[in-house]
Amino acid sequence: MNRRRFLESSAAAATLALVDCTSGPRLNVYNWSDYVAPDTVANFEHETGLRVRYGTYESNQEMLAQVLSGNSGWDVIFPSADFLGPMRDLGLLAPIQHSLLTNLNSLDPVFRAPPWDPELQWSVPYMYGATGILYQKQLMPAPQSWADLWNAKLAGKITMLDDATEVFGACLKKLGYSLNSADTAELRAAAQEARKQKPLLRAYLNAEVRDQAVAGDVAAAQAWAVTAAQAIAAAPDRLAFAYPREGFVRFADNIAILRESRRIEAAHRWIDYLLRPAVAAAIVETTHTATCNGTAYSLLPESIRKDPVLYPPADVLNRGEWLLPQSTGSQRLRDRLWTEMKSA
Ligand code: N2P
Repeated sequence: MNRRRFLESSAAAATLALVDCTSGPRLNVYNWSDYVAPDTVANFEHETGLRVRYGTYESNQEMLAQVLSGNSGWDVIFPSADFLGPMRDLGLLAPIQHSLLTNLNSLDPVFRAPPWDPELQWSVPYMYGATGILYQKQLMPAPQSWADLWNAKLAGKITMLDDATEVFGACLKKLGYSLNSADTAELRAAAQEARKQKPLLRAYLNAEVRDQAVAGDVAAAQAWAVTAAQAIAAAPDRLAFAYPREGFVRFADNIAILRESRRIEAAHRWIDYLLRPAVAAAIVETTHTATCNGTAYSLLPESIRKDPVLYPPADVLNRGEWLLPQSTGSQRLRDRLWTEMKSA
């Protein structure tokens, strides 16, 4: 975006913000795409009389860039687990007040005390999933390993996520290392793999890969299981998903309140509403996601509860590794290697 367009759109945003402030109680919610049902927001507004400004993002980096100033205008966000600690340390998050939540006990026991926030002081688990390979079933042999995304025969028809942690995660796993590695030599080797792969790629895509896979333009893609499940629901005869044998990223996306929010109570009402089992189950049914809400899960039809992409058996999930926050030094190295690789 050039300077003039940037100024114009900032001016437009400022006008919008001005209008917003003057029109009654509201809540500003910034979430991943495809993480609520079509009527989730409207039902909440109807029930509470609050007006919701609802925006979506496609990556943690995109969300973080918006809220880093502490003056973004958003109240509620949905960071992945590995972003929570760093965001808390930067003073961006407000504590969760359990006394304002009535539905916390509907969370699956695993997510009542998750390793990244055992007392749910800063976050409430929302969706979880893993990263694997979405592919066209006609591919022979079917991709089962990250290395299959380096197959020159598929040049121009492969995509990777537009996400440094994910791409380096796949590269590290391909090399037999932990995807949470902070080792300089391992990270450099991973970046080298990414560089080798780049000429084979059609693009780096996140949620957008869904439509391109359904259209048949992408043969094999690194994709989040939730995005893959949505694509497969649209083209079940043609698309499939593999949990790579070397291991893969496990992620959890959590609800959090920004410290800048002046609508702390309304934010908790929204969180409690999303935790309500019937609301959470309706979201899963329409969006094909994996909920952290155990009670909601038990309300789902068997076709979803047994969906091997969304809810794979434990022996598959156990091959995955939860993403952990990186030290400042290794995050800096990863950022630098990513920027160099993308601009090479
Ligand atoms: C939402 C998919 C987000 C999963 N479209 C990655 N955290």
